[in-house]
Amino acid sequence: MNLYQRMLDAAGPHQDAVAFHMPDAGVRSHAELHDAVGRCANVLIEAGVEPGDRVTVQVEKSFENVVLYLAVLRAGAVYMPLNTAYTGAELGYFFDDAEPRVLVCDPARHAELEPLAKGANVACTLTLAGDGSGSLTELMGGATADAPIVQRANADLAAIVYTSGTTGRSKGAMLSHGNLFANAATLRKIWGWESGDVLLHALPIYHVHGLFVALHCALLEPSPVLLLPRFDIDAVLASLPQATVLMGVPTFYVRLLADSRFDRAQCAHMRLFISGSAPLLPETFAAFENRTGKRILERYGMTEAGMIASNPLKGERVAGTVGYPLPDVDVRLRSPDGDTVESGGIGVLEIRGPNVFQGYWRQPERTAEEFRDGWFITGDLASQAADGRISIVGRHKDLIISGGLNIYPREIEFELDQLPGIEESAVIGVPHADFGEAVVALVVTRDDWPGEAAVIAKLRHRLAAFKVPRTVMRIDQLPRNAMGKVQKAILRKHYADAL
Ligand code: MLC
Ligand code: AMP
Repeated sequence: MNLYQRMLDAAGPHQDAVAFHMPDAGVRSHAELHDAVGRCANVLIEAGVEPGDRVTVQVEKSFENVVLYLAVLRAGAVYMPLNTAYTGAELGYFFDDAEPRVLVCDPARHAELEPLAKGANVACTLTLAGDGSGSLTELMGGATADAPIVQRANADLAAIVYTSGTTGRSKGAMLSHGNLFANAATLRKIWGWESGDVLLHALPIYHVHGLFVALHCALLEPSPVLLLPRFDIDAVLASLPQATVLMGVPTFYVRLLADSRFDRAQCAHMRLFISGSAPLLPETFAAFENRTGKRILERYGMTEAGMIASNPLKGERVAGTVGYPLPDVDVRLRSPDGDTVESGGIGVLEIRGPNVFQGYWRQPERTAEEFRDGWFITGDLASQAADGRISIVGRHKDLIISGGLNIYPREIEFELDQLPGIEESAVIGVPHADFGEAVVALVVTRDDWPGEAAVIAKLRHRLAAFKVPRTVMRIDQLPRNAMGKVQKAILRKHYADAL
């Protein structure tokens, strides 16, 4: 069944109830939400979108953005969200690779992105709202709400979410209607989703955490969503007393704790604080319990599979662990070569289940490389206790997670190595109080290198700001092992206090 149909069914008897509450932009009922979705789907169909077509979206978070996501599902098309921080230089690749039928962007970037999209044969570029002239929202005003809900099978694609790779360019993870529904249904069950819940939503909706995990749990109940444009500490503090569930990356909890206004009384009404996308430090878990009396529920997931493991709702939530595999997810640990890992040992986590994606868009070889005998290789290093509880202890993949956003060092090294005066580079993640990890670049230079400030300025033109190194430091040579591979572990240790 089309995932959207399930949301529509859930809303059935609750047409007048609040679906979304935007503190600065009013309230929308389920009736208003689904009327808008029907109109939006008709505008997309009118623009030539057919089932299976990709609709790529780079817009600031808003209610209209949620409507657009649901309209793409309704039309049987494939939603392809892109981080709003991506530069034009980064976006061209996604357009070429996914060959979307339609691009939806913000008015401020329309002039920049339309030619890029045209160059990639994107048939139509629309703005979501604003500037009056032919925006999607304006077109919706003249459309009817009766768009068909296109029949979809479990394996039909609902979304492609790009995730970077350790080698080569980003890969589009293909997620089906069946993948998304299976995961949402399980999460709703294990997190005890209930009719009085109110979700405080402060995550971006261009990644699986904010888009699927958070929105699907709420829309399938249905529960009201307090939709904030971003994590703004004042807005979050003001909204907490009306909410029951918050989903966030660890930085959310670090920032709440850093604010003296955040206290026990303020979250007395909260049922559940969930953390994921990056490791939650045991110190943060302990400080949070100390301040609020609540134990954060940490869970673990990734783009290719949605959620994989979770601490229990009832039962012990143990700091530094991600809990148990979800009921319908199988896990096993293997050495990088595929050998079985002894009980209690550390290995690469491999998974199997209805949540596991359909492969990488148009990359069958890379898909095959990331599966072993039908198990998906997560690239995360884990250990598992005798009772099944999982701890993520590291990453086999060269990846930095900063404030819950993934950054692939290879991509930054590639840009650095193109710059005049730089012979070679190594990019590492070092501990950072707010973001968990932050990016540091080490460069071997010639005498004519332009200096740190100029290098950073150049990178800013090429890369989304969150990927740009906080500092670029010169080094005489990169430490290498006998195979010639840069020993990043040595660099990470040596530069641990760099920030
Ligand atoms: C913003 N900046 C970051 C950053 N976010 N730098 C490093 N890491 C980040 N995560 C930079 C900006 O480029 C800018 O730089 C400066 O910091 C301030 O920007 P901002 O927009 O004001 O930042 P802020 O709103 O404070 O955002 C921080 C944040 C946000 C942590 C609230 O990044 C966030 O919401 N992260 C969540 C990401 C997420 O949803 N991840 C889930 C992925 S799914 P400058 O230089 O321009 O000033 C996944 C699977 C799973 O991983 O398991 O869930
Ligand atoms: P993404 O590619 O953005 O989907 O990021 C997924 C990666 O985030 C996983 O492979 C893990 O490395 C990491 N991750 C997600 N949740 C957790 C967690 N609770 N603890 C540690 N790492 C996590």
